[in-house]
Amino acid sequence: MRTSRLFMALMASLGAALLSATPAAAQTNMKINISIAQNSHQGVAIDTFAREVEKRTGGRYKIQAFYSGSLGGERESVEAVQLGTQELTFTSTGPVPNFVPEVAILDIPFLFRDYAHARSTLDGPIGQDLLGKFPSKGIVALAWGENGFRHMTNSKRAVNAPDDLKGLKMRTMENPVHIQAYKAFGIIPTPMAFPEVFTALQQGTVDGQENPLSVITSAKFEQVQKHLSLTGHVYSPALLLMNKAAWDKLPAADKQAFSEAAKEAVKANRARVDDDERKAVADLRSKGMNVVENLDKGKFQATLGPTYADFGKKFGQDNIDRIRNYK
Ligand code: EAX
Repeated sequence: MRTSRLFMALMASLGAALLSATPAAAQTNMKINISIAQNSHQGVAIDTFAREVEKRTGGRYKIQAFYSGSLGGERESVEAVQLGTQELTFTSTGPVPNFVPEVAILDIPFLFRDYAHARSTLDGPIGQDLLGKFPSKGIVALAWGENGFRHMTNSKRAVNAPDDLKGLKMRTMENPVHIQAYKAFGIIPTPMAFPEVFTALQQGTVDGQENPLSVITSAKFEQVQKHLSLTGHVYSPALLLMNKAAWDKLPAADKQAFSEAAKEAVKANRARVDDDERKAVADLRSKGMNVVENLDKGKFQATLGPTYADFGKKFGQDNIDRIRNYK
């Protein structure tokens, strides 16, 4: 009797000691952000990523999502991921050449024929090879995502041909290839971070801007822009980026969970782009936009002769042709 009571007491205190020594399963918090609204092809991407990481790691990682540039624009966000003050970001490639110059080749106008061409190139060896350029810059690129083919909007006039662009002041991304090419189109490029664009359009600081239909609709640019021309002048890739030190800390199984979550994020992202592409023109027209649909893209391309020659020298004509001809 005595022994068993002593035994029970010992077990009880041992149990209590064990309980207090076993912490609740540790949770790691990470941040991810986008510069545009949650209700968008990019919002779907980071929400899916957060959900899939949590699901695949039993909730050991909590990915907190921030939208509408509340943590900063895309250049600031890539910088934060590189420095490690923020673990993750989903961004267009707009500012990325300032960190990984090789990626700029993808920003050449009229490089990709259509969505299928762009997606298969990025998912194939060319895209995967480019992802390999990030780690030496302190960043791990988990996957290519999609922003979409960019089209021009402005508040001044319908754009039917390159001549109509002459003298239009247009906000561009902070992207050296775009800025160089858009000058050749005849516009006056004004690079600016995305969170400032709506106000700049509203106040007339710039006449126009260019973005994929997914961005134009989610940002409600129809409220401040009258004319949309489906120029499709350049494909805008996106990337899911992670701070390399944060990635290196992950055990192998968690790395796999993050990679799989990134794949799911891209699937959701592209599906939403497809959906936006089907609906956006009718939607924007119904909200009062004047949409020019069937432009002669060859005319826009023709303004880029010397610019293309320069890109050929800069990036290697072989490399450009390899992307152009990728099947
Ligand atoms: O990534 O800055 C831009 O125009 C981007 O296309 C937009 O923020 C979405």
